[in-house]
Amino acid sequence: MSTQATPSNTEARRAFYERIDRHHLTPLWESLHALVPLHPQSRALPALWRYADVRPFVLESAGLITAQEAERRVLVLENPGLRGQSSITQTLYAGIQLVMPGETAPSHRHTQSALRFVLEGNGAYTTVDGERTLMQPGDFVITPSWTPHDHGNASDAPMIWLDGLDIPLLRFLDAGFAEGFGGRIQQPERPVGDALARYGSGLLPVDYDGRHGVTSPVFNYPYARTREVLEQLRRAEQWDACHGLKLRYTNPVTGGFAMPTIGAFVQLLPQGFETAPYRSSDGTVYVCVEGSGESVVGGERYRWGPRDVFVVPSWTTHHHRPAADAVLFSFSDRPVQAAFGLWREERFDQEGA
Ligand code: GTQ
Repeated sequence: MSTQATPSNTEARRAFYERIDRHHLTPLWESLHALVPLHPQSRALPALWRYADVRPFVLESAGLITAQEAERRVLVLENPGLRGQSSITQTLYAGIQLVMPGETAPSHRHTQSALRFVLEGNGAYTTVDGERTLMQPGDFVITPSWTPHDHGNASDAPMIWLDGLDIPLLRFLDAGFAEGFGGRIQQPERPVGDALARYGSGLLPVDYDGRHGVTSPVFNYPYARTREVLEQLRRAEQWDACHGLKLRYTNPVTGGFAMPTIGAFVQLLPQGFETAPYRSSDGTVYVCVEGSGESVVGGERYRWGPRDVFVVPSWTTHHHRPAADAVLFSFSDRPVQAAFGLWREERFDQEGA
């Protein structure tokens, strides 16, 4: 078995490294164990953003720039271990987006996939590929790769949501493309609710050919429905020691993840249910939807309440302690890792230990 020791430096070795450096060459044995670690050693750190701290800054930004001028008026949640990289995990980006009453954010499209998790406001809209959806708190909304999308707020209150995108992953792949549409917004081509009725109700059009490809044709998973499912399933009393009652959002056509690069999840943790410690290789962003509690992440305690966001980096042991019935939404790059046979988890409950 290999050790994790790096060979010691000698005068002759150092001189050699210096000479080959000029030829853009470096010795593998100096960096082997960092390149091929025994387990993930993420530079991302556990962190929490309290909504009460973030919200005033987000609202203040509306006095500095319009959604139209900004294109997207967002404050980016930067992982403290990844400052300057617009990343909340190694592969994912998160930000808090604000659309004020009467504002629009112009249409554009990009190869990065986006999810929105609605935090505050009622009835502002996003239009995706010609279909408008009204957004309510707790709704999970998808913008598939390369679909035109714009946002608007015809309500009388600010609309605020969490954006999750695979921006760092696509940057790593050098696969980013984008285009705008002259600062305009789309005119809807189908009625509100069309996609949910057509694809997300246990029915599909009889000759549906799966033309939407790798992303779910449902692009708004309303919280009202999700909450009802959690309430129904809790009656079965089948609690997972590490997750409570945890579900993943799926593409109803394939049963796979709703998005190709981002996995989204929702879980119910009943009051007093302390989860068993757990870790997995997908760094995960959590949002508290309802209730309150705390999570111990890498030995540090993070208390959360509604709309607070926290991040658990890859392979960091954590557990949750809800103080009241709690609902957590979360997302990670799990579909990417799973597609390549890379995803791993470790449970520290009776079964796993
Ligand atoms: O709403 O299209 O937070 O393109 C970052 C990039 C949101 C969006 C973000 C984006 C968007």
